[in-house]
Amino acid sequence: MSYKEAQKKYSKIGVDTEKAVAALAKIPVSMHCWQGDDVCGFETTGGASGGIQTTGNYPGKATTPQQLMADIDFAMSLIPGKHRVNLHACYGIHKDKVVDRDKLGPEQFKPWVEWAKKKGYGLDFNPTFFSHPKVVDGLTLSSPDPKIRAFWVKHGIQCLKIAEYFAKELKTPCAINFWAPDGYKDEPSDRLGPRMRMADSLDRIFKYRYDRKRVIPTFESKLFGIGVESYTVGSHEFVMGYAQSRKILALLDMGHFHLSENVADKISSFLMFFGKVAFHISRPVRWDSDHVIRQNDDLAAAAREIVRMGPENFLIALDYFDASICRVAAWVLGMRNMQKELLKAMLAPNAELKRLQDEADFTAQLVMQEECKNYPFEEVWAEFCRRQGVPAGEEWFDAVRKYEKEVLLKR
Ligand code: RNT
Ligand code: ZN
Repeated sequence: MSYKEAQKKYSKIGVDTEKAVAALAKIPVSMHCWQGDDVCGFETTGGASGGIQTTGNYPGKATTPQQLMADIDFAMSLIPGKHRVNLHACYGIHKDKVVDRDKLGPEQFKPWVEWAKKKGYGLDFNPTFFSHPKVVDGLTLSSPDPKIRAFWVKHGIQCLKIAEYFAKELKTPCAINFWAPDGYKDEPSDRLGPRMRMADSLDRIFKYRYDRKRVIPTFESKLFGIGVESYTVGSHEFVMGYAQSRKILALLDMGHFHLSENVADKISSFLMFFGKVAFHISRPVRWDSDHVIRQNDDLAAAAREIVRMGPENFLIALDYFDASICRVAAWVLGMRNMQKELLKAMLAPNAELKRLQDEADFTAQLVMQEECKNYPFEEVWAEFCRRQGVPAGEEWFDAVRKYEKEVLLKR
């Protein structure tokens, strides 16, 4: 089937493929730098700690800023559209001595900004409240030790300054996501104290008069992490309440809920009460394992909600890290899967489906929801890729294999 034929077929159910292709090109996805090096960063040679873990030892990981930038550029060359890059504070670029987290500033991120300017990427940011000796007894912003809290508060403020710098230099707002691993392995005797301390620490961070127009703070909740199985300070309810009362955005990570919860169902409520929804698109397998996202039901359901409620109301960022497969392939596959699900959602007769729901024609609704899954999506995707100048099918992987042989495996 040709694109023209597919277009005709879709038009019979009231779907304009041209509109869909044009809309998809305008949805930026923030690609997480940390898939490129297993969340290691450039401060130490150790791996990630603090409730998160990468498993696997696939060769070729980036160990220098130059390598990480080159790998991101290469991945982006196989992803249709224009996107953003999501950096973490532990990816600062240091000269001889590593500048500690409480003293980081734009200086350590200058090379990233120069690179992003040249390549046309927007930058997003994250303070790094993990993989550091000042994570004491698993706590940072909620530590009972005021000195530890003060250190991390300072880090948060410095990160807001870095986010301002990104936004100003690159002329695009910078989303800065706060996630802290704080929690306890076993049942705590005081659940309130740590939460009061975390709220106070965050208030101290946000007292810094950051540029409200350019910097978008988001706050991410979590159910549990490895080693913090019994209690997470930044639980879903805590984050919802904090974000709502302080007028910042709450961030949903798809891996941070009970596995039987429907994360897509949360989106509409978030949108109603926050105005915008920040997302970490991830894939939990039995736990918050951060597997590469697949075109599965969860991703499809999230994409449908994003499309139905207006992609402009969402900050879409990916968050997974698999060290057991080619890291560049993991990026390209995940980014393309996200876009494919968005496109599938756009190619559904959404207005008609809504009408069927409102008229209580649940039979027709179910039939149509299922039938449209078998429409010729592939041709529209291929046309989109053609227009964006990237391979439509698995040929992209040939390019990755070549890059792997010529660059990654030589490291
Ligand atoms: C951890 C959170 C957090 C991190 C990144 C690296 O469970 O999902 O978003 O994955 O900040
Ligand atoms: Zn996350």
